[in-house]
Order: sequence, then structure tokens, then C-alpha cells
Amino acid sequence: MQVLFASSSENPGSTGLGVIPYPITKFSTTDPSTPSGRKSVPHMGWNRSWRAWTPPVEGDSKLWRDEDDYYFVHSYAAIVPPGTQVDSAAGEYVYTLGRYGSETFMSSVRRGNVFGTQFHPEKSGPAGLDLLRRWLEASPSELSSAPTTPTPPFRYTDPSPVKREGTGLTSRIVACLDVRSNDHGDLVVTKGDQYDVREKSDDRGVRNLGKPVELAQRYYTDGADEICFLNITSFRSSALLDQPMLEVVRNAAETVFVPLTIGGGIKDTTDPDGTRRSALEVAGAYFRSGADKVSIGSEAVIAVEEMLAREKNGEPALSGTTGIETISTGYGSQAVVVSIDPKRVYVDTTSPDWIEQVDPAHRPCLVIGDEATSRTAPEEKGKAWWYQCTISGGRAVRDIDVVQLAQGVERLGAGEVLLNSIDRDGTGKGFDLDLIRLVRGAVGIPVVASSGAGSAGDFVEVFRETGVEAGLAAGIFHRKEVGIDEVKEGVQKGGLAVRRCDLDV
Ligand code: 1PR
Repeated sequence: MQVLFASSSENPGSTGLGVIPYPITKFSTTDPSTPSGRKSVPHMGWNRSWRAWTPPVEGDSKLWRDEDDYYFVHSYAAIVPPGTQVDSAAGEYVYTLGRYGSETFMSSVRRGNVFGTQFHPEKSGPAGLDLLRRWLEASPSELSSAPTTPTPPFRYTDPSPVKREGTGLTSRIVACLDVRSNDHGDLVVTKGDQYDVREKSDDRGVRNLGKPVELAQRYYTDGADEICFLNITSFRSSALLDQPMLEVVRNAAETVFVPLTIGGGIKDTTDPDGTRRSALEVAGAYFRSGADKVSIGSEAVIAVEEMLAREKNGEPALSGTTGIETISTGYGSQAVVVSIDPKRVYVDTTSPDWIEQVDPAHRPCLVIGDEATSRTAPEEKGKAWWYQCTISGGRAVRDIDVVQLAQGVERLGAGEVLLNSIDRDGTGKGFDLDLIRLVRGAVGIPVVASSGAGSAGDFVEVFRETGVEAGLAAGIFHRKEVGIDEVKEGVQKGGLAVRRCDLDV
């Protein structure tokens, strides 16, 4: 959509096609309409788009849906200051509006038979598909004519009828599929607890909870806002040529019209014939197969460790060569998620100088049980702990804490954090609110809370108490203990906005 416009502050020296004579500018991270006075950029997630021109433009009504949630992911937009009149160049174009915090922007435009959407209709579930159908089915005469009535300039109506609290984004519910080969060589969705995915019975086989593409389709139908596939054994071998996850993504993308994230093995690799593949090439193969974001785990830890070491030596922090940097430069920061696998490290608080046991570098990451949330179990009261990062699916610990890692990956260019907890994974005890609050407060990019969900109430709690943008679960969905719609209903009753979708449109 943005190339249709006159210019963009993303690339000040270049002009756009000028089909829509209006400038593109970047969202602000400070925002008086949110409780914290800040908002995450990119604007990522489901938000409203509505027809707002007054008076109505004849003939255009059936080309747009009145008002619906669509999937947005962008940092720049055609921002329209409130109350301004946008002269639509002699009535030659019309637009719909969206709102991100206190900023209102054009969410889609039409000029003749040229349409542009700031959101992704192909990733916006049934509402997006319906919009595409309306445009494809419009007659040439409906499209060739400029919307000549009424006489410009159009003034957009007050967006308050659709105003939601805060940023306007819905609280996203993400379904996660941990994928690996079982002992018979079949690719299965598995799920364990605290990262142990083998049965507790004597044979210790890999738990098989279903087929990846079939489960993804079920979650799409059930209303998941996003689906995440994690190749959890990618640390063993991840040659691009024999990467079965490419086919999983390709098949899922044919019928699942919400954003797909793929994680595991996004790193520099070597094919069996010796061909070297950069992380950027690996990510590119996934994007071309239908993934919208890639998620980087172990390599992100190594990249931040190296960045901090360079900084300590007085060298420039950014090398420009890490996967996070090359992929975010090539595809945009919104396409790069970093998946963090932290573990609690308890500190013995019985001696008066107990704080000395904690490396000063990790003290900003320290949580003391007394100050913790209502969720802190009675046995945790009085204890203290910090969160240490791991690699290779929790198999190795590193001397880096979760705040250092989250802030480090943001500096490298990551657009989102997927925050797991090895302690809570698969336990159903609820999200680790202390951990999530810590990370949410440390970065300006969106955070997906993961691990430990056992009920709809856990989602309400994590959204309300930490302000995260998304909540993810695996086990409760796979075992059909709690449905996605049940979670959404609970979150809605808890006073938060969610996308409810009607697959019959
Ligand atoms: O290091 O870049 O190759 O990525 C590997 C990826 O695989 C990482 O994102 C890492 O989190 C993931 N992973 C590795 N081993 C495991 C394992 O379980 N043995 N799974 C694993 C991580 C955590 C979540 C899980 C939530 C929600 N699984 O994905 O879905 O904890 O679970 P719940 O709702 O049932 O509590 P790299």
C-alpha cells in the first residue's frame, strides 16, 4: 500500500508512485492514550478498520465491510492527525481508517481499480477473505469510475464509536505446535512438561498429539489469532535441503489464513553437499513457503553474548552479520521473533549478604518472592531468584539473563519476543507473571507470554497484570481441555478486546 503514496519517512530521498498524494510517516512510541504512556512499534496484531468518510460515497459501500478486525504488522502508515481534512485530490480516492493508540491512519485506500491495504487481508481470517472476494467480484464499471460523490475534501467521522481502550489492538491468542520426529520417523506435534516430551511410561516414547497441518487447521477454525510451529529438535541437524518443516508451512499456508510463525534451526547451516546457507537464506525459504515470521532461539543467545563482549572491549556493538540483523534488515523487524527459554535460578537468602551471590550484571533481573504477585505460591514467599537463559531447548545454560537477552535482541533488530518458561512449561499452573512483567517492562517490542496456561482465567490474568500483547498455549489446546473460543470468551468477559470470528462469511 505504501508505495502508492507520495513519500515515506522510511526512505526520505525517494518518492512513491503518488497514486495517493499523501505522505507516509512512522508511528510514535510515546502515546498519551495508553496507561504506560508508551506503545510498541511495530503495530502488530489485530485491530479495527472502519469506513469513516462522510457523507457516504455512492457505490463504495459494498466494496468494504463496515467494520472489522484485520491483521496489521507495520511501523509506518498514512497517519491522519485527528480532525484534519484530507483533501482526496478532487475526490479521486477513498480510504478507511484504523487507530493505533492516539494515532489515526488510513487502513486501506481505493483509487479506481487500485486498492491498497495497510493490513494483510490474506492473513485476516474470514473477514480478510471476504474483502478480497468483494473486490474481485466488483464489476469493471464499479471500479473504473472514480468515487466522484461527494465533493471533496472528505472529513472523517469521529472514530470514538469504535474506540477501544489503550492501543486498539485485541489481546492475541496464539496456538503453539512443538514439532519433531517420533521414534518411527513421523513428524508429530508433541508436548511435554518442563521441556521433557517423552512419555512417563517405561517405553519413554515421544508423546504424539497429532499431525502438524491438521492441528493448525483445527486451531484456525477455532479462531486462533496466530499459529506458531517450533521445530524443537533443530539443534541436531537442520540442513535446509531436507527440512521437513518447509513442507509443513507450505501445506498449512494453503488453508490457514492467519499469521504463521516458524521457529527452530533459523541459523547459518551447511547442506549435506557442503553448500553453505546463511540464516537469511533459511528464513527466506520459510517466508517463500508461507511463513510470516521466523523465530530464533539458541542463535539469539549467542548473538547477544557476542554483542555484549564486543561492547565490553570497546568495539561497535552491532556486527551486522547476525541472523537477527540480516533478516530484520531484509524482511523488516516484524518478521523476526526471538524465542527465549529461561529458567529460574534460586538464591539462598539466609545469609545477610546473600545479594553478593548474584552477579551485579544479573541483579536487574532479580525477583524477591515477597514483592511478587498474587500468583507467587506460598512456598515461594521470601525466596529470591533470577532468570537464566538457555539454549538447545533448555539443555545448556548460559551466563546471560532474560533482561540482558530481551534488551539485546531488541537492539539487534528483533520485532517480537516469545517468552517461554521452562519452570512453567506444561504444568498448567498459570503463566510466570514475575518473569513476564520483568520482560514486558524491559523492552519496547511486543511480548508473547508462553508456558503454563491452564485455564481462560490465566490469560485474563497475564493480559491484565503484565500488559503483554499476546498469550500462547499448547498443551490445553492439544488435549482439548480448554478451547480457543472459551479462552476468548473469558478474556472478553475480563474486559479485554479479542477478535471473535465468524467462519461462515
Ligand atoms: O534454538 O532456534 O533451534 O529453536 C528451538 C525452538 O524450540 C525454541 O523456540 C525452543 O523454545 C523450542 N524447544 C526446544 N525444545 C523444546 C522442548 O519442549 N523440549 N519447546 C522446545 C519449547 C515451549 C513452548 C510451549 C509453551 C507452552 N516449547 O513452545 O509450547 O511452553 O506450553 P504449555 O501451554 O503446554 O505450557 P532454536
